[in-house]
Formats: sequence, structure tokens, C-alpha cells
Amino acid sequence: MVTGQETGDVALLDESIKRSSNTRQRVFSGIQPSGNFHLGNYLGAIRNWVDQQAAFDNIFCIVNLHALSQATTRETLRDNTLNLANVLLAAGLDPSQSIIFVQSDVREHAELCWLLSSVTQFGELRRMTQFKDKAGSKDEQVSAALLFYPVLQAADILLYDTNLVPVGEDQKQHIELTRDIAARFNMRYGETFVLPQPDIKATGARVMSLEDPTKKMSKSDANPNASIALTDDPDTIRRKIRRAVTDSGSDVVAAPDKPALTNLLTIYSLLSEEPISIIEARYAGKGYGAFKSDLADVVVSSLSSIQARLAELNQHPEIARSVLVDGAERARARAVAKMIQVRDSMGLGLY
Ligand code: ATP
Ligand code: LTN
Repeated sequence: MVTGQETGDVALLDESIKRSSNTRQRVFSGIQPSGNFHLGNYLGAIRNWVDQQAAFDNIFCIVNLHALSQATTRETLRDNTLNLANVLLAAGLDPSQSIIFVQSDVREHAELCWLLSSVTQFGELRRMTQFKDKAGSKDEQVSAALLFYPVLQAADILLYDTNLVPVGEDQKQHIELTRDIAARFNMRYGETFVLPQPDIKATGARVMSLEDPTKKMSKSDANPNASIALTDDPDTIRRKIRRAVTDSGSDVVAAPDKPALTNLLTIYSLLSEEPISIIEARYAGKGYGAFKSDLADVVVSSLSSIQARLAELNQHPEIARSVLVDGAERARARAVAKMIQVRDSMGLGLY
């Protein structure tokens, strides 16, 4: 879905950064190992990481410490972590072009989180939309980790002198807070951190629920029909798309008063790499049925190669494990060097 002029500007900025610089810009992004990876995660984040990886110096992190902000179990977290590593590899992240690692393997993330909390205001955290959405009316019971979540995210990003953070639209506020934290730290302690830019694409940054096009497609949605999981089989994908809500009328067009069709056309367009106008013209006068049936084919065929690679990687967990061990080593070397600078800026350690 088009997410407004501002995000388009960020994409343009990103192009100009790429062109004007001789050294490659640093990209960092993270994804929680919280299961049920869906088409929104793929189109809003993972696919962009894969498409851009040759142009940047990339670090991608499986943020298992963030996943602890919601109740989970040892087994679930372990399974989801390995599974996510396999999903990232199956989707095309290439360890020779990108560092891929697990957050808890680099202890500096947790340390920097604490240091940054000293320049973060409680009010800023309490006002974050994601905190308000997830805490709901139960803010007495949710974990303090849910409140601290954006400080840890700022630590992830700032630890690596990140220039660009490719994420979906829902993360924009967290990246803005990261910039505020970095700027405040730099004011107080001297130039230490690079101010990162969000990299949010004009299209696909907010894939909506199939059951309610006013809500984003979300891992935590209790209704499995609201999202297409990357691992859904063809029959399930066809069924979910057939029953996806549509707008009144029967024209296959993207328009502000047609949020459901706009969402389905956006998915079609991103996966088929055809402009929405061409797809609209193709289905003019044909109604929703024909469009949905073809959309299902597009989704099934786009996911099939990822699913085939995933099945293979699942048979060989040692591949992902060795990628993660190597990734942690490379990330750690950078993080350790940065923390020497940060501790010194703050007056920590006299020897
Ligand atoms: P939850 O919805 O339960 O909060 P999530 O689906 O947002 O979880 P994350 O691991 O928090 O999953 O997000 C990983 C990446 O996917 C982030 O960059 C996020 O912005 C992006 N993303 C998540 N949902 C969507 C969506 N519906 N459309 C586009 N991008 C999305
Ligand atoms: N909060 C992010 C996940 C995340 C992240 C990051 C994204 C944790 N650390 C650093 C970008 C950069 C989310 O998608 N929910």
C-alpha cells in the first residue's frame, strides 16, 4: 500500500546516498523470531534486504532478546530462531554479502541498551504506538521489556554505525526515536553515533490483513486467515485469498475508498513486478473472482521456490548454525570496537 509522500522521499534519499558515496553504506535491520512469518514481513522487509544486499554493507539480526518481551518458552524460542535463520537464507540472504546473526550472541547489545536508557525519557517510551498497542489496557501486567523494547532497538542500530534501516512502516516511529536518542547522546558526550535513516519503501511497507484491511497483517493476529504465512501450502493460500474480504462494488481498482482491493492489488503488483495500472486494465469488467484466482497463482508460484529451499535447509540445520556462528563472530568484532569508543565517551573505565 502506498504509505505517503514522506516514505517516497526516503526511498529517493536512499538512491542518492547510494550514488553519491564511494564507500558502501551500512545497512542494519532486525526481525523477531516469533514464528508465523508472513507476506507482510516478506514484502515490507525481507525481500528488500535481499534485493539490496549487493549495494550495501549489510547486517541482519535475529532479535531474540526483543522476542523475550512477550511470554515464550525455551523450546519455542530455540525452534523459532533456527527456523527464522532458515527462512532468511531461503528468501535469498547471502552470508557472503550479509552478516546474519543472533542478537544474544553479541552481549554488547544488552550493554548499550542500558547505557542508552540514561538518555531516553520514560515519557518517550510510554508514548510509542507499538507499546500502547501491545500493552493495551494491561500496562500494569506487561513486561518492562515491552516498554524498553525501543531502547534495545536503538542499541542494535547505533552499535554498528548504521546509515540505513530497511523496515516496514510500523517501525518508523522506533527509528525516529533512535535518531533522537543518538542526537541527545552526541550532544551530551560528543559525536559518537551515526544518525540512521529509515528505509521504508513507497509500496509494500504496510501489507494489510486479509480479514480487515484497516489493520496490518501481523504475526500476533489470532486469526490465521488474516495473513498468508510464508510456509502456507498452495491449497491454504488459495482458500485464504478466496475468502479475503473485498470492497463494495465489483471493479478491480486501487482507490482510497477500496482498501481491500488496494491491498490485494499491491500484493499482486509486488510479486509479479507489474504496475498496478496494468493489472487493473487486465481485470477490467472481469470481477473479483477471476482476479483472486490469478492472485492466488501469483502468490503460490512466488513462494514455491522459497518453500523448496526452506524444506532443504530444514533437513540440514548445520548450515544455518554455521552461518550464525560465523555471523556472530563478525558482528561481535564491530560491536566490541564501538563499545570501546562509547564507554570512553561516557567516562566509564579509567584504565
Ligand atoms: P507483530 O505484528 O506481531 O508485531 P511483526 O509481524 O511486525 O510482528 P516483526 O518481527 O516485528 O514482525 O517485523 C519484522 C519486519 O517486518 C519489520 O521490518 C516490520 O516493519 C515488517 N512488517 C511487519 N508486518 C508488516 C506488514 N504488515 N507489512 C509490511 N511490513 C511489515
Ligand atoms: N522492532 C523491530 C525489530 C527490530 C529491528 C531492530 C528492526 C529489532 N531491532 C533494529 C530494525 C533495526 C520490528 O520489526 N518489530
